[in-house]
Amino acid sequence: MTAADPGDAGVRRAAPLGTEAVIALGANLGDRAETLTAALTAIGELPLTTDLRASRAFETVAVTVAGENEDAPRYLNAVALIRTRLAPSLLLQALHGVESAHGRVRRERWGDRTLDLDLISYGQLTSTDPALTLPHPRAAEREFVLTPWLDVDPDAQLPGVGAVRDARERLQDRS
Ligand code: PH2
Ligand code: MG
Ligand code: MG
Repeated sequence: MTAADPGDAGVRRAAPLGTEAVIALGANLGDRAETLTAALTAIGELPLTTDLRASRAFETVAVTVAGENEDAPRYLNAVALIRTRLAPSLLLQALHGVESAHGRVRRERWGDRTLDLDLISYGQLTSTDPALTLPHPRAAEREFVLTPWLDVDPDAQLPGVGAVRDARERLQDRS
């Protein structure tokens, strides 16, 4: 069988099912490490979802509307990659379910939280839906997202932005 034979490419070497989604995890209240571990387990057990890969956890200074706040409890941040056949809206709903299961209460924006799960990207999909903007509009500005992402995938690409490595370099040059 030659490489051009469609039987080879189309059947025996079918593309893996599903879409790669990138999820950022953050926690700055409670037992942060335990929460991240439990959340990663829950994400890996989502229906129609396989191939969980996770970064290490990084301790980071809290970023607030007023900038970095050294006095706020520090975060543990991580990034998870999955392959999923859940539609983006269902995946988001499932992530909110995992947040709630870990005592997340939605109060003020950017306030302290036991667990925050943000959908950063879903394949190459772009969406301006206010309920789910994709890719996450602030991902490229957040070192606490880019550093763990590069830890799990050094060649990561952010749709519409390009190489995550370059985005992080631009951020570091600015600060
Ligand atoms: N998440 C926020 C606001 N600020 N700061 C750090 N270091 N890590 C976060 O995950 C984080 C934050 C809103 O979701
Ligand atoms: Mg967040
Ligand atoms: Mg969030």
